[in-house]
Amino acid sequence: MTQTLPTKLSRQITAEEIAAFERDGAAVIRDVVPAGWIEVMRTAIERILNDPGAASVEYTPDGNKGRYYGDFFVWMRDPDFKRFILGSPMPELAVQVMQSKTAHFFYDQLLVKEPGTIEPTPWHQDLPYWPVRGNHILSLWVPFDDATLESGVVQYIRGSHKWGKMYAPAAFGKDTGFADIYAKAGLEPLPDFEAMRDNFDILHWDVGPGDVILHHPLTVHYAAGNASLTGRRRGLALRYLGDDAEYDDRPGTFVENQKVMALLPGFDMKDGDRFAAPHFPQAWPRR
Ligand SMILES: O=C(O)CCC(=O)C(=O)O
Repeated sequence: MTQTLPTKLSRQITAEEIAAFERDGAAVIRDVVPAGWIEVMRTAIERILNDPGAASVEYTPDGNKGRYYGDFFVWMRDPDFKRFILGSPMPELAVQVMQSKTAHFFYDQLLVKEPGTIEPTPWHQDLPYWPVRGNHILSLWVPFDDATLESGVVQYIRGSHKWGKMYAPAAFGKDTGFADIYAKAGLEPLPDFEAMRDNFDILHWDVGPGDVILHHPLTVHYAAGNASLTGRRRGLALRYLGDDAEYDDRPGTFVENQKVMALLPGFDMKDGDRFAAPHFPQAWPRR
């Protein structure tokens, strides 16, 4: 039987939370994912980990400890992911932070680091990977475990969304088929932020189930491996697009990847188009 779960936010996102996000390019919002949703999604995540999708990537090479699993557009094949991205409090949270009347769902990205995983998520900005432009573009990072620096919580360079820079996308793993595509973007290479980390103000929070971390698509961010030997790090990134987001047909974004395109049959967006169903369903107002 399908469980009835809360659809509304239990509280409004505060002006201080929104101001922190706008100032720093990342912010934490505490206690906004109801426990029932956490349970449903933990079960759904296990289904996906046991039956990886066609576009999924195992970033941990054979022979290394742990497992770094990445998957995209999971909502399209799992009904509980679909309920979560459209029918949980997440869309309302997104419109309040974006200060947008509408939200369309762009895509979800499941990023699981099992205990002992050494592979980091490289420093990167999100927007260079995406065929999108506009101001209303928001990522929510939803943890399903306690996440700390030790277990690989995401870290953000404070204020980097205001640098006016767009760096070349970095492939998350070797041989994922993305590196050649991203080379076409012709963007300035990413500096070695890890070597320079002491020069920056790096934001990170210890979070747990119920909390959500927000980030702007130009904020430079990174996550270490999961050095904990017992704690999992299951994270789900949700990307929402608001009123002014439109399709940007520039070269070198992830829609040039065949595995991604296979998930979007009939996709024929043109430069300047608004994102819409069926591939990018309306999340707010709720349908
Ligand atoms: O979960 C991670 O390791 C990275 C998350 C990330 O890069 C994102 O949400 O954009």
